[in-house]
Amino acid sequence: MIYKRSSALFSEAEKVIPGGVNSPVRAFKAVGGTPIFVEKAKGAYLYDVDGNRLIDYINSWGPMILGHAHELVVNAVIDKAKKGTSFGMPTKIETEIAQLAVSMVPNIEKIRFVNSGTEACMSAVRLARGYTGKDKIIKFAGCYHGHSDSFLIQAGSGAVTFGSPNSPGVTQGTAKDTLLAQFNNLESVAQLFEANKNEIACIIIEPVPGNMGCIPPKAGFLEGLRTLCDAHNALLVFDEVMTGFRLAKGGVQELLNIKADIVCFGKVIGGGLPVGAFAARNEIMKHLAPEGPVYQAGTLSGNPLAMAAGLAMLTELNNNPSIFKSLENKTAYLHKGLSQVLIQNNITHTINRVGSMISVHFCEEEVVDFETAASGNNEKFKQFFHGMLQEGIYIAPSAFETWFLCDALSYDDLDQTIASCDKVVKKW
Ligand code: KE4
Repeated sequence: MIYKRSSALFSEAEKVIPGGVNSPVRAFKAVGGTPIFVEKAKGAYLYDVDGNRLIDYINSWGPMILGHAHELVVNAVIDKAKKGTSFGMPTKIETEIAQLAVSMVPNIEKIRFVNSGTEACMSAVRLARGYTGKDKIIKFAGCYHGHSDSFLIQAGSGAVTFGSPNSPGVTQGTAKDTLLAQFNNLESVAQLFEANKNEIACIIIEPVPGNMGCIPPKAGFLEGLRTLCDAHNALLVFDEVMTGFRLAKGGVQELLNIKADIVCFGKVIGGGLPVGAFAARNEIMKHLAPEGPVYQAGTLSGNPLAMAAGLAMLTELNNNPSIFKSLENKTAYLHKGLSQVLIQNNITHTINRVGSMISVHFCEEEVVDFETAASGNNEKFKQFFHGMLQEGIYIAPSAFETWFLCDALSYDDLDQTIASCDKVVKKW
C-alpha cells in the first residue's frame, strides 16, 4: 500500500489545523504513522486518495451501520437539501424522527436533539443535576462521554475522593464534582455513594463500553447500578452514543432489559450527519427549557438535513430489525476466525465482543475494565494495526477503541480479514 498523497495532504493539513485533524484519534498518534485521507466510500469499503481500497471496520466510529453512502440516506439528504438546509425554526421532520426514536427505545417519552454525542451527554448530566438538585456525578475510568469538562477527569488521590482534571483547561472546581468508579466493580460505586451521601445526581455509564475496547458488563453489574441509583435517589444515565440503535433496536436497555432514567444517543441516530440526542420519561424531560428551568439550546439542533439522514437510517433499522441479528452473526464469524488464527500462531490475546462491537487485546488476562484493558501489549497492537492496514483492512487506530461492523460487509470480506490477520501475525 502506498500512502504518498495522504502524507502530502496531511502535511498541508498540519499547517492550518491543529495536529492536522479535527478530532485527535484520527491523527494515528496511538499507532504512529500518518493518517489515511479518504477520497470516497461505498458500502463496506473506503477508497483513499492514493487509490487504495480498504475494508472499513470503523464506519466513522459507528454511524455507518448500513455501510457507506447508503442510497436511502443519500437520497433523503439530497431531497431535503433542495428545500433549504437550516431555518432555526421548527420543522415536521423533527417530530417524525422523535416519534420514531421514542417508539423504538424503551422507557423514553420525550427526546431532545443536539449536534453531537458530547452535547447529548453534557446536557443529560445538566438535566440530572437540575432534576435532582444535586451536584456530583459518578463516571467510570475508561468510559468516554465526549469532551465536556465534567468528563475529562481521572482518578483522584484516594479511591473515594473526587477526581482531578485529565486535561489542561479543566478546573479543579469542575473536577471535584466528578467521582471515578471502576467498570464491573459494584463495590467501587457503593463506596462513592456512602462517602458522598445525598450529593450524587447521577451515574453516567457506557452500558457496553467501546472506549476501552469493547467491555461486556458482568452479570448483575448494570442491575446493581440500577439498585444503587434507586436506593440513593440518583438517576442512571446510559450513554448509548455507540450502542444505541446498534446493539438492538432499543439499544442496551432492550438487549439486557435494564431501565435507564436518561439515555444519550449519537452516531447511528444521525445516519452519518451531526446528530446527538438525549431522552427520558416526561417527568424528567419536562424540566428542560423552554418547558422547565434547565437550559439547553443549539442553532443547528434538529437541523432538517441531519434529521433527514437520521430518519432514513432509523426507518430502515426499524423496518428491518433482522439487520441486528445479521450484524451479530457476522461479528461472531469474524470473532471465531480471528481467534482461530491467533491461537494457531500462538499469539497471546483476548477478544471481547457484544453484538457488532468487537475488540482484540494482546494480553493474557480477561479485559474487564480500564486497568486490564491498559495491560495489553501496545507495541503488538501497533504492529497489528499497520500490518492489517498494509493488507487493506482498516481497524481502529488505537487499542482503546472498538471495531464497528456494518451490514454491507460480506462473508468474503470477513474471510479476507481473517486471512490477512493470519498473514500479519505469521511474520511476528
Ligand atoms: P461525539 O461528541 O464525538 O459525537 O460523541 C462523544 C461520545 C460520547 N459517548 C461515547 C460512548 C462515545 O464513544 C463518543 C465518541 N466516540 C469517539 C470514538 N471513541 C468518537 C471518535 C472521535 O473522538 O473522533
